[in-house]
Parts: sequence; C-alpha cells; structure tokens
Amino acid sequence: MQEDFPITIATWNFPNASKRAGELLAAGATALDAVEQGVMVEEANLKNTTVGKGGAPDRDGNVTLDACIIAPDGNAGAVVYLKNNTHAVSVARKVMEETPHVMLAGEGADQFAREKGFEKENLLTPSSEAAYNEWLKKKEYKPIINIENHDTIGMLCIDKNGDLAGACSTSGLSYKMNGRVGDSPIIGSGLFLDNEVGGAVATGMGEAIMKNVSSFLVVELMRQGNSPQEACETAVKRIIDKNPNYKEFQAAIIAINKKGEIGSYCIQKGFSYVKYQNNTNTNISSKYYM
Ligand code: SD4
Repeated sequence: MQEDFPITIATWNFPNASKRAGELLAAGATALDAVEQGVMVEEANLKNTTVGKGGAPDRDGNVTLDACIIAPDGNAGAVVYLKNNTHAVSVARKVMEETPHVMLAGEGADQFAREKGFEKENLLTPSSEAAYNEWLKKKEYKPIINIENHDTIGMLCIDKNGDLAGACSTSGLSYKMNGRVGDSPIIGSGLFLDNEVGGAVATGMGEAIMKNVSSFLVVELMRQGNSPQEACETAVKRIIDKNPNYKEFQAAIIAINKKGEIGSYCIQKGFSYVKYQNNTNTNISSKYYM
C-alpha cells in the first residue's frame, strides 16, 4: 500500500529531530534539506552523548565525529574524525556538493570546514569532560553499546515528490581508540539508499555493521522484492551468523521503500525508531532477535 508522503524515520527516540524534518517536509522542503536539518537538531543537543557537541570523547579525550549524507540522485558526502564542528552532517553535505570527492578525514576535513566558513568549536562539554574524567579512573576499554536510548542518529526522509534522502551522524563508541571510525560515515554500511528502491540506516556496533555492509545489503534485498521488514531481518541475521559473540552487542537497522513501507530489526530488545507522518511523531519498538 502506498503511504502518505512526506515521511521521516529516524533511529532511536529523537522526536525533536524527526519533527523538525517532518515539519520542513510538510512545508515543501526537499528530502535532502529536511534530513540535514533534522540531524542537526540532535548534533546540537548537548544531552545526547553520542552525537555532535557533547558526544563522548575517545580514550585520549578527543571528541571526533563521523557523518554522511546521501541525496536522491545518489550523490554522497562524508566526514570522519571531524574534531572541531558540531554539524558534521553539514560539512559532509559540503563535501558532497562542493568537492569532487565523497569523504574527507581528520585534519583535511577540519581544514575544509574552515574554508567553507564553519567556525572552530570545542565539542567537549563540561559534563562530557566530567564523565570522561570518571572513566579515566578505571580506563576500562569496553565499548558497551546502546544500553540507553541515546545514540547515533540515522534519518531517512521521503519528500512530497516521493524522493528519498538520508543522513547519519555520530561521535561513535564512547572512549574508543584514537582514530577509530565506525560504520556511520561509510556509504553502504551505516547508510545507503537508491531513490528507485528505498533506503536503510544502521546503528549499533559499527565493526559488525561494516563487515557486512549492512545498509547496502538491505537496499539490495528490497530491490530483489523483499519488504523492508524482511530485508532488515535478513541483514541483522547475517550479522548474527557471522558473530558468535552477538549477544554482547547491539546492531539495528531501519529501512523504508519507495512506497513508504517501513521495516526495522535488531539483535537485542530495547531499540526503537521514530516516525513522523501526518503531523505526528510515533515512537515504534523494533522487532528483535534475542
Ligand atoms: C559506531 N554505529 O560508531 C556507531 C555507533 C552507534 O549506537 O550507532 N551507536 O559504531
């Protein structure tokens, strides 16, 4: 069945982000503008310790952000290890639109952001610094993921014209190794879409998601005729099959097809996603394996 457009879906329960995107879409914004603006809400949310400013630092105290964005025409941009700007998604969009490249990393991403007029910011907030100092007492390197409902934001928007765009933004695993990059900015892993088919975005243990190129897999399964739900289940089960330790981490994927049908699946109980449609936000618990 064809759903009413526009539709926004996003990982976890980020109602302000989905509302912002949904309201822009209702006013006629493109999916690309809506997805960027929606994700920016969470990047600026200081209480979210896994996205943007206020994100947890790595184990050496650096806050480093990863993000990507994909436009309906398949164009894509990404930044990894971005250190001095809250809105990684906007820098990723500039990479997409104003360079011949897809991804910029570290110092190069930083230099590019300055050149494009993004002012240098300090992403470590007093409370994330305090939490880091607490962590330093034990320095336990044990990335526990998705235990609480504050996490990576991945968003997919279908606009009034039926066009699809997506974005994903994160500070990655808390107290990760310096230099570690997860799935979120990797086209095909953390996010993928094909405007003829649909889109998918992932959250959870980036290493497992990257090794299985999970978002690309979901879109290709939908291309072959699977529903978004079937596609998400197959992709998460692939991760489970390849990881004997799957009980120790979370991986979750949400997907939408061109009709606006939605699916989601994850390993462990506790993951939800938010949908904004017809002026209403709904938080929906995902089906899960365990
Ligand atoms: C990462 N996938 O960096 C991200 C983290 C995440 O829920 O999604 N956490 O591995």
